[in-house]
Amino acid sequence: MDLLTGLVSTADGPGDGPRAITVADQAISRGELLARADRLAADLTGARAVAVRASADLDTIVTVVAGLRAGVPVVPIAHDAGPAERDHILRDSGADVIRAAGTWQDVSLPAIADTGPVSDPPGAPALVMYTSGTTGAPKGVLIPDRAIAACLDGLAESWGWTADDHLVHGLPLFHVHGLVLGVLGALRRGCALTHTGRPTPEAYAAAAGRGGSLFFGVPTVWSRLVADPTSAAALRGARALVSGSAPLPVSVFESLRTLTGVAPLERYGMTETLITVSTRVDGERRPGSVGLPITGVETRLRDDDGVVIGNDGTTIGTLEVRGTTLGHGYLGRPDATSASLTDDGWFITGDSAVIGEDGMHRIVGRTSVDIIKCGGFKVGAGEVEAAIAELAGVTEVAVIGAPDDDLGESIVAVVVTDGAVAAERIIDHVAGTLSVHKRPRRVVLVDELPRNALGKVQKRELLRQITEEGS
Ligand code: MLC
Ligand code: AMP
Repeated sequence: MDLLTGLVSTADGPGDGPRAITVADQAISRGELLARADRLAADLTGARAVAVRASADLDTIVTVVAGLRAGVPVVPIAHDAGPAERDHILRDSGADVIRAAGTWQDVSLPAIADTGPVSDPPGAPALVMYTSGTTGAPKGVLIPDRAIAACLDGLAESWGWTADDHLVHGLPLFHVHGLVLGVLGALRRGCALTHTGRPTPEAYAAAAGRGGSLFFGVPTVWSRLVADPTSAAALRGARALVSGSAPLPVSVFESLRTLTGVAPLERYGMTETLITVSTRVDGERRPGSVGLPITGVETRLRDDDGVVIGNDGTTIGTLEVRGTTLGHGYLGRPDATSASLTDDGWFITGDSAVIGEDGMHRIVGRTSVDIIKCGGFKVGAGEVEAAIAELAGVTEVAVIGAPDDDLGESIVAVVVTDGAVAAERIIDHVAGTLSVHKRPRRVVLVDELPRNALGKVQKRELLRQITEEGS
C-alpha cells in the first residue's frame, strides 16, 4: 500500500516549499525529499532490511522514506547506541544495508545466517522497531504499513489533523513517537514538519513563531516547557498540544492549560500496538485520562484470573487491546509473540488501567517493576543489569525506576561491588555500551540486596528504601 499519500500528492504542489520539512538547521521541500528518497530506493531494492543510524537529520528521513518506497524493512537504531546494543540489533534484524552518517562509517555488518527475508506473516514489514522487555536484549517489533496507516488515520480523526497543520516536535527518530507519528504522520497528511533537533522549550517557542500549529512531546518535554513560562506563552496560538509515551502529571496538564490557553490532548500506545487510545480534539480533555480507543481499536480490562472487568471507572485491570493498529509480533521470537497475546487474540499491554462508564481510559501503572519509563524512553531493568554485571568488581546489581519530577522515573542502579568500582564508571559503561538514555542517573552502592526466602531480589522493598533515603 502507499503509506505516504500526503507526501506524494503534495510534492511540488502549491503548499510545498523549500522549508516544508525542516530538521534543526536543515530544510527540504516535499518534492525534493521524494526525489532523493526515490533515488536511494532504487539502490535499496532487493535488500533484506536497511538499518539506519537514526539521528535527528534529513538523511534519516530520506532513508526511512526510501525503504518504505522500495518495500525494504527499515530498522531504526538509536544514534548513540553503543556497540552492544547496535550489534545486537544489526545481527537480530538481519539488515544487509546500513546507512549511518558520521561515526558509524566503519561499522561492518555482522555475519548473519541466510535466514530468508525479514518476514511479517503476509509480507515484509515497513519497520522493525526495537523495544525493551523485562529481561534480555531488546526485541524487534514487526510493524506493517497497514498498522501505521490505521494508527495515523485514527489519530487524524481524533485530533482533526490535516494538511493545513504544521507539526512541531524534537523527539528521537528511533521510536514510534518521533518517527511514526512525528515524521510519517506529517508525510501521510502532507502537512509541514519542523523537527527542532532537541525538544527544548526555546526551540518549541521559536517554531510556534514560524507557524507551528500541532506540537508533540513526552511529559518531560511539557514539564520543562511549563517551567519556562515565557516559552510556554509562545504556544498560545497552537491548535493542539499532544502528550504521550508516559503519564502526564495532572499538575503539568493544568500548567499547560494556564500558560498556553490550550488543554493538552493525551494519547496512549506502545511500540507493539502503535497508538490505540486518545482524547479527542472535539471531546473532553480530562487531566489524568488518555481518552477513548481510536477508530479501528477495541480495548478491555481483565483481572488476575483472566475475568473481563466491566467499565465501572474504579476497578483496575490489565489493559488488553486489539485492532488495526497492532504490529505482527516480535521478529524471530514466536515464544515472546505468543506470550504477548491472549488465547482469543488480544494483545496484553502490561499496563494497569481503569475504564469509565463513558469509555475514558486512565492508565494507573505497570504490572512489572522491571519496565522503567525514563523521559518517555522504555528501559528494561534486565538489560541494564546485564550490562552492569559485566564489569569486573561488580558482584550483584538490581536496577529500579525511582519516581522523578523531571523524567517521570529515573534509572537507579543498586550495586554490590568488591569496593573497586566507582559509580561514574558504572554510568559511563551503560551509556557507552547500550545507549546514553539507558544510563543510571544514580548509583547506590550497598553491602547486600534485599532478597526473599527464594533468593529473589525484592525490588519493591528496594524502591521503598531508595525513595525514603532520597527524601
Ligand atoms: C550525559 N550525557 C552523556 C552521559 N551523561 N553522554 C555519554 N555518557 C554519559 N555518561 C549527555 C548526552 O549525550 C546528551 O548530550 C546529554 O547528556 C543529555 O542527555 P540526557 O540526559 O539523556 O537528556 P535529557 O535532557 O535527560 O533528555 C530528556 C528528553 C529525552 C525528554 C529530551 O528523555 C527524550 O528525548 N525523550 C523522548 C523519548 C521518546 O521519544 N519516547 C517514545 C518511545 S515510543 P547531547 O549532546 O545530546 O545534549 C512510545 C510509544 C508511545 O513510548 O506511546 O509514544
Ligand atoms: P514503548 O514500549 O516505548 O512503546 O512504551 C510503551 C509504554 O509507554 C506503555 O506500555 C505505557 O506504559 C507507556 N505509555 C505510553 N503512553 C502513555 C500515556 N499517555 N500515559 C501513560 N503511560 C503511557
